[in-house]
Amino acid sequence: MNARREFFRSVLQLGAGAAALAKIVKAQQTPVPVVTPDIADLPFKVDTGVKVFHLIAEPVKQMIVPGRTFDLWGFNGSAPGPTIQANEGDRVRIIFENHLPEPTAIHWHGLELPIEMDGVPGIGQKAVMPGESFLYEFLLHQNGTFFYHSHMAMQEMVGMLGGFIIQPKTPYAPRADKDYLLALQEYAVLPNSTIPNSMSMEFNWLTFNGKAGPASTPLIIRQGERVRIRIVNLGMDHHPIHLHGFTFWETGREGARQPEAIWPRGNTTLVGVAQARDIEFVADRPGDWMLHCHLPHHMMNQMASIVGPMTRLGQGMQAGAGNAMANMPGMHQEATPGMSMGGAPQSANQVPLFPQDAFMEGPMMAMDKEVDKPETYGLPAGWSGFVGGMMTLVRVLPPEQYEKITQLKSQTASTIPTGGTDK
Ligand SMILES: [Cu+2]
Repeated sequence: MNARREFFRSVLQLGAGAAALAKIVKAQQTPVPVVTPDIADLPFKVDTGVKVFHLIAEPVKQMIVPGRTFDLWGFNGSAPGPTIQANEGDRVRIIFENHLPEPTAIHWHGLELPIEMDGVPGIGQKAVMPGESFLYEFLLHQNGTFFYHSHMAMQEMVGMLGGFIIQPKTPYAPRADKDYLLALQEYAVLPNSTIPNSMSMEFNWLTFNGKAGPASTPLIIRQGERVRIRIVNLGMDHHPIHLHGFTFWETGREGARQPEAIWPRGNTTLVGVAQARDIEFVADRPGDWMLHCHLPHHMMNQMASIVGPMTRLGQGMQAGAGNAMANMPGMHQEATPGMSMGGAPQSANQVPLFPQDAFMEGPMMAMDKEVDKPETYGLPAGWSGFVGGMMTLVRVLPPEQYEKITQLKSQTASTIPTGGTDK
């Protein structure tokens, strides 16, 4: 009797074990959702098998760094707009509303769909007039990294971009433990303005997901994880995106994953305008590694020329641009704690080769406190003075530190959903 009971018990345990194992295997095959730091996902509802999204083009206040909030055009409260996530084989319906004061339409960049859905006003469809809406509906038969944007060039230049991720039917191998999306944008905004000059070629604000360093939220990785970073670009410049400390594989381009046999290896990938690049690496060494555009001007904030005739005499900036710059957080920080910048020049006149027509902030503009969040926990004091422009940190952390940040994040209410004014 006992033996029989024992037998049934072990059969049951075996069954439970197999079920648990199947669950684990399934979890390992299911791709992790893509995270777009500082940007929300676009929510959806399922209506008789169709994923229904509600996308609203509208003017937004987008906080680029603390103290600098721009008037941009974006979607559902942020620029870039929220990320659309779907699966290969899904049918999606996107109820699009135009809350802008101009006609527009939305182009689904790289998607193979009927011409009426391609979003080019005047060609495949009529422009969506202010206050009007339009129904986009199509089947997703591709997978990869895509994006959506206005097809009016000047609207592109003031923020109208968003990510569109399609997960594959057959999971990518090897599986990534973390999967991120970074959207590259650039704006030309003079110090006394909040509105981008969409015609200027002199960009002084360069962003990952609508934030310039040090406001961009670091990517938090547990040491040993395999990481995928998807990068999309929609601006006037091509950006060489460089990762410190790791040699990656370039596994995907706009619209498609590439065959493994041709994955190039490297540490810098040139993301051209209208392109997407997926990179993958194994984060085996701890550290706060930089990820940034390597164009020198794209690693800085607030470069401005011709803002006044007398920037060197201590009058031009203040007199011409009001207190916009002078009141920027960090501007009056006496010294950067933990960093010795002894001997730093007091004014541009003391700097040989200082550009004739430029005002730039020095390396002392740390704003650790203003950009403090769980993801910055444990960074060296003064770190924020060295992260600017199209730049963020890939923080590869040993288990204890990773758990600590995870715990801090769970205690903090999410602040992602909007572009967020800072006051
Ligand atoms: Cu760049």
